[in-house]
Amino acid sequence: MTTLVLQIGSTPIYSNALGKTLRRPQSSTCIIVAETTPCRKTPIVHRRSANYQPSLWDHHHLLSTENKYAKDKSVPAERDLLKEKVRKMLNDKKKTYVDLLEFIDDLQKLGISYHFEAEIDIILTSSYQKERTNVRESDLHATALEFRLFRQHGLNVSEASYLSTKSDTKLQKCIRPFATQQLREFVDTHSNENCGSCDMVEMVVQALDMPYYWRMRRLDTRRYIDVYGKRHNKNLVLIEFAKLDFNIVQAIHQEELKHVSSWWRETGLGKQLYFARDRIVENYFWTIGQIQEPQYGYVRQIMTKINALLTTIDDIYDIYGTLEELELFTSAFENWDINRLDELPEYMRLCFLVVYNEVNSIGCDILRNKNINVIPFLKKSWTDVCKAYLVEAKWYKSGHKPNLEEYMQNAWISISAPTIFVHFYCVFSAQLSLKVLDTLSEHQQNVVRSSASVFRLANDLVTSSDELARGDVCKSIQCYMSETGASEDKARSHVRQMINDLWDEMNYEKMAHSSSLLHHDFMETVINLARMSQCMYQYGDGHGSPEKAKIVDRVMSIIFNPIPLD
Ligand code: 0FV
Ligand code: MN
Ligand code: MN
Ligand code: MN
Ligand code: MN
Repeated sequence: MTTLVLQIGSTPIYSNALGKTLRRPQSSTCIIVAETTPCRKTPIVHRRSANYQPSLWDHHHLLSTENKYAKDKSVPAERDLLKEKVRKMLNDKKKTYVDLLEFIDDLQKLGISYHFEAEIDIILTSSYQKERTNVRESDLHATALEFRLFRQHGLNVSEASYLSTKSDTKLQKCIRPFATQQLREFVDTHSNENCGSCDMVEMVVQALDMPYYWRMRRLDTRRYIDVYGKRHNKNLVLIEFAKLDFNIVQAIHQEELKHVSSWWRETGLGKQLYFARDRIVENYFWTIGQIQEPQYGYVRQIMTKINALLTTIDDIYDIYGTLEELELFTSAFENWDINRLDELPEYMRLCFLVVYNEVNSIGCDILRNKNINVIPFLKKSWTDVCKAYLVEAKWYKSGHKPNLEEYMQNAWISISAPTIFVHFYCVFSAQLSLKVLDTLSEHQQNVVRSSASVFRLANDLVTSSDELARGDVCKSIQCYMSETGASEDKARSHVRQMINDLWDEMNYEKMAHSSSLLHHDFMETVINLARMSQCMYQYGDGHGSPEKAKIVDRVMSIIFNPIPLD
């Protein structure tokens, strides 16, 4: 088992580009750092601090982690043997239709269905096209399972009434609370029994903690492997294959993390911009939430870099920069002219240049491999997010309190998700469509807006108290409070209800996905960001303060701790 040394509570000393030594300020939430500038006439600049703690993860220790699933030469053969056994089971013509559906469901939940995409596609597509007489109308379990599998596969099932969409207000208002109540009672009556229904109880507890459909997939894969492993009637080959595959994929994830962590060190940004969050492991963790399969390593690495740069720039706008500096920074993105680099304040130059180089490097890869110049789209997405950051900085400075609607118009962009998706689309999609790029770039994709809004609201629920304490614009909760006079508790419930409604919107968009031009696989990664934000922010600010938000355990179980094999 590999464990990482956590580096907690140290006070690193950083040097800035001038060789001036800057010390990470140590104090409670809100402090002012006075910085004297060389010019005598310039007044002292007051800068805020978020007092973000250093990274919990030590880079050199990370580089030295060894993983036997990456090194051991017999592992691939062992996996392939199990894989072919599982493939035989999947193709077993003696299986009843319902057994086959359950088998596919297990493959998906165990995180191994990606090995059998072609087979599963044939099975689901052909039974979708048939008159669905296979499943008796009265068999609720089979019907529901079939609908869910079809929908997960991007097949449109309009009768899927268990699926909450805009029109299903009855379902939302009455059935959901009723079902929740029933599940709670089930747990209460069964939780003290040491009985046969134990894994049932465990699954219900998890469903109440976070609905299945809202969960980060990789975390759920990890959990389901445990749940399935405790079943009396488990398929031994299937569970062995799932565990081994999890560990092999984990070893691949670890190697990717080593690369991006080295990249991050080499940029020098963590050292130079000492006030910003140094969160390369967390930034990488987000990308597993968006796409977990091993073949997408390039996507994860690029997206980790984008996340790291967005996190850093967000902190420049929210914490360190003066309004005048931020105006210049925003113009730099708009002008996109490297000849004007020296017009920027010194501390912003390296950061701008790193973004500029990354965007060009991604653009170069895409031009070579997909023959489309995406640089204008990428550049625009950076300009747009910076403009949205600037709007908030101006609102803060002027004391403007937007109402909730005005806030959200800007905040779904300032959470950075639209920028993420433009990049993600370019590196992830096998074929690029200029039309899709246009709609993404012009903020016209409803599913992106909904997912970004979930991200924004989930973030506000856990970060806004600290943000306001150190000095920031009113966030959704406070906007709603000042607009309606509601209490903070009421405002928080309102925001949680908005998140519920946004999930309904996303489900709706998914069912209507043919009209949105988006490939269902891409749409799934868009929705995954909403899932991931609910994972990162479930117990606090897992991104900014991972030490306080139980995120370390999650990172350990997904990226570092292999599953013990029997
Ligand atoms: C959220 O932090 C955050 F880190 C963002 C938006 C940038 C990076 C995105 C990913 C890593 C996916 P914070 O609470 O500071 O964001 P706001 O928008 O509230 O300043
Ligand atoms: Mn498909
Ligand atoms: Mn921020
Ligand atoms: Mn911000
Ligand atoms: Mn925030």
